[in-house]
Parts: sequence; C-alpha cells; structure tokens
Amino acid sequence: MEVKFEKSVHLIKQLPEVGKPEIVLCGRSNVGKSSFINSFFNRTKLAQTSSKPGKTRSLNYYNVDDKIYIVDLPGYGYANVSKTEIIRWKKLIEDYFAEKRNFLVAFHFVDSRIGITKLDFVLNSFLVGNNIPYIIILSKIDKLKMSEKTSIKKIVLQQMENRISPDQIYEYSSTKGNGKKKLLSYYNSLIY
Ligand SMILES: Nc1nc2c(ncn2[C@@H]2O[C@H](COP(=O)(O)OP(=O)(O)O)[C@@H](O)[C@H]2O)c(=O)[nH]1
Ligand SMILES: [Mg+2]
Repeated sequence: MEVKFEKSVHLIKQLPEVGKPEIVLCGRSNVGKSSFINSFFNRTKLAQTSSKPGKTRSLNYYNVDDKIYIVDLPGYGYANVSKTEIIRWKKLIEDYFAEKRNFLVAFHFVDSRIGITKLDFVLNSFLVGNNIPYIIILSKIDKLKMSEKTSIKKIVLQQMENRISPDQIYEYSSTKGNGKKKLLSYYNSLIY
C-alpha cells in the first residue's frame, strides 16, 4: 500500500473534491490515531504522534494507492479544554459529517484503558445520524492483561447500549502489532 499525506483542512471549504471513498479516523485526543496510521501502513513518521494531547486541530487527508482517503479527524476530550474549544470541535465535526462525502466507514478509536466517554457518545451520534458505518477500535491493547481485554469489550458493549455488536469491536496495538492482521483483512475487504 502506498500512502501519502495529501492536505490539512482547517475550514470545510478546503475539503478535497468529493470522489474517493473516505475512511474516517476519529476518537479522543491521544488515543493513538497517528500511531495507527504509521503502523498500519508501515511508515515510521508519516503522521505526527505526540505524547501531549490536543495538538491536531485540522482534518488531515492521506491518500492511499490513489484509491481512498484516510481522514484523521481532530481529537477531543483532553483535560483543560475550554467550552469554546469543545463547541468549535463539535461544529467542525458536525459540518464535516453533514457534507455529502463519499463515506466508506469510520474507525472510532477508543482507548482500551478508558472506554467510552461522553464525547465518544456525541461522536457516535454523529455517525449514526449520518448513516455512516463504523467499527470501534480498542487502542493500546498491549497495555492490558488478557482478563482486562475480555472485560473492556463487555464494558464497551454495555456503554454503547446495544448500538453495536461484538463483531464491530476490533483491538489494536501500534507498538506490538496486536490486531493488525484482523484489521488488515477487514480493510482489504472494504477496498479491494
Ligand atoms: N503502548 C502503546 N502506546 C501507544 C499506542 N498507540 C499510541 N501510543 C502512544 O500514545 C500517545 C499518543 O499517540 P498518538 O498516535 O499521537 O495519538 P493521537 O492523538 O490519537 O494521534 C503517544 O505517546 C504514543 O506513543 C499503542 O498501541 N500502544
Ligand atoms: Mg494525531
């Protein structure tokens, strides 16, 4: 797979022409989305990772094989964020989802140590409201013991109040590679 950075979008009017199917990466700030891009596509520094949450305020477009876009949405939910910033985030995301883009699927990243938060629920409502199919990816799964993995899946299912089925939950570790094979085969089934 050949992946390259295409553009950063700060305003809705800067979005690329509608055409290529878009896989939307969304979730809390610091959940591991940039690390996912790098590890999933076998690149070391394509997407900037940071231990300091809340850096990315734009939508970042990546072009894969000139076939699809991977869209990295700005994260949310980090500490010390003002109400104004939450409102700005909601507006940008809401406007993006309201655009008639060629949405293929959303990868909603959830930190396996944290589970579903209030803003994850807001995000899920945008996805459901716009009929965008989605999966949940439990990130940083390498941090969990076997027993914790089993319980976080149950917890997430409960937290989502039956909006999702167990086969919509994937696990992933950018550092250890857990879950990559399964996610790759899902990805390939979507694209090829
Ligand atoms: N242990 C572990 N740490 C991770 C993993 N993915 C990301 N991280 C770390 O979590 C932090 C945030 O990652 P980043 O990819 O920048 O998150 P983003 O804000 O969602 O793009 C960084 O310090 C990463 O090294 C993972 O799978 N396992
Ligand atoms: Mg990032």
